[in-house]
Amino acid sequence: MSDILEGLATAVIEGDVDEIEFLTEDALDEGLSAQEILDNGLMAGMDHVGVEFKAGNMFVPEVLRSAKAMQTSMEMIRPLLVEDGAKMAGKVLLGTVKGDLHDIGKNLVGMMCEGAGFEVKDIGKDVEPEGFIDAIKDFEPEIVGMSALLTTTMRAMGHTIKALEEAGLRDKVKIMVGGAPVTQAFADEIGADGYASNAASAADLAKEFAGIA
Ligand code: B1M
Repeated sequence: MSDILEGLATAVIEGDVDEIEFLTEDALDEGLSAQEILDNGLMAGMDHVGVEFKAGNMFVPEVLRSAKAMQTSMEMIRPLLVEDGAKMAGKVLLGTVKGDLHDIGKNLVGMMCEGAGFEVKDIGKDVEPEGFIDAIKDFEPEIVGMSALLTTTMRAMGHTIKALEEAGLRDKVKIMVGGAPVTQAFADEIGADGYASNAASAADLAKEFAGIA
């Protein structure tokens, strides 16, 4: 790994927002691609944070600082991640389900879908089924994406799909689900239309749903 990518990973681990701004600028000036910055700098740092968090060596306030640093850099590389999209492939509604506060992966899915040409509406995190219902009525997306990072909250995806059925909206949208504990088998079990393991695959899946893959 280059020094600059190592520096980015360290800045995520240390939650150093000033340093990550500086290093992201440097990385872009040096011609590193947004994908390299993301995969080999930011994600590498966040993987380490996950290990330390699980081991009890890092605590919620520190992990929040890491998340803030990662999001700061992601916003800076956003124009490069989204620039290729031929606009208006369709509309994608995105949210993290009820009870779940993790939004970095979902934000990345949003950027990748924008990059693929979709208009994206992000309704945030800890979204109740009713929140999805209201947003579908208002935004009228062709695709709805749900994210969950906890084994305890992934069930809320199924509850949301049930609520959409009851509201008569299920057949109006394609539903994709993702997040670390989610699998294809789980997606099938809850009646989602598709599962993607990462943000780039989520954008590909959205294109498949839109018939432009
Ligand atoms: Co939390 N957390 N966290 N956390 N956190 C995890 C998820 C955990 C695995 C850590 C661990 O123990 N190793 C663990 C979950 C265990 C489990 O259930 N299996 C955990 C826990 C336990 C908790 C708390 C319960 C801790 C506590 O309070 N005791 C608590 C729960 C709060 C809540 O949600 N109610 C909690 C809190 C937090 C913070 C708030 C401090 C912070 C979130 C900040 C934020 O998101 N703004 C946080 C963080 C940062 C993490 C880790 C370290 C990193 C998550 C992340 O952003 N990864 C995480 C450990 C880890 O994953 N290594 C952990 C980077 C991101 C790009 O990846 O989100 O996986 P990810 O997204 C991927 C794919 O999953 C996929 O695409 C992305 C990559 O391209 N994807 C989709 C995601 N959504 C998709 C949707 C799609 C398709 C693909 O279609 C729509």
